[in-house]
Amino acid sequence: MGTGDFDGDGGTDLLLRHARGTWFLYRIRNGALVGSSNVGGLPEGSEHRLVAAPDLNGDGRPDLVTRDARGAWSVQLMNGDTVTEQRGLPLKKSLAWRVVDSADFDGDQLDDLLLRYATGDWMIYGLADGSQPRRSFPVLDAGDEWTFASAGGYSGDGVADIMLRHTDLGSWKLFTLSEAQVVATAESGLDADLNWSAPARQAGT
Ligand SMILES: [Ca+2]
Ligand SMILES: [Ca+2]
Ligand SMILES: [Ca+2]
Repeated sequence: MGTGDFDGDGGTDLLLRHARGTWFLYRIRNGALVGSSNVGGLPEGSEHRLVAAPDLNGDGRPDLVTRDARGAWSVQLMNGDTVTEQRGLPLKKSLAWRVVDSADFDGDQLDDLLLRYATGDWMIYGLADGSQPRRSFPVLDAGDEWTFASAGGYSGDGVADIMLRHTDLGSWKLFTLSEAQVVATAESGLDADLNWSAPARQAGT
């Protein structure tokens, strides 16, 4: 499932896939279903997974990042319920790399992918034109005892920052980013009580 304002009417829409492999966009406005349509051009095999719905071309609407069973990456640029462009991404096929979140981590107004390797390493993948990756690796000095909490504009400069949480202690650490580089790291003063949780934004599953 993917969520986002695909048709640009201000209401969040749902992108769902039927077991047969076809994709449908359900357009919702003011809490009510106002229409649904078949989305052609998306990979239909059950081995394809939607892993993120970032805005990759800066039109304010979500696009799609999908992977096949072997881990190969594809991007689908969307205009409403229509795929306007599809291409592969030159990212490592290893399924040990997974998308953690998407946000604009370098300030070019286009969403980027925050990836994490199974051993805990982090990478930001800039998707400005989808052709040449702009890697920052390792972007976060935080081992596998740290888990992703949220990405957001904590420093107010228009570039998304990254909040992590210690899995055992419950403490929080904020990585302030500028142009996809960490410019400051700070223990957050947030309560370390593990009863507090930060539900991560679910861009896709
Ligand atoms: Ca909408
Ligand atoms: Ca877009
Ligand atoms: Ca960006």
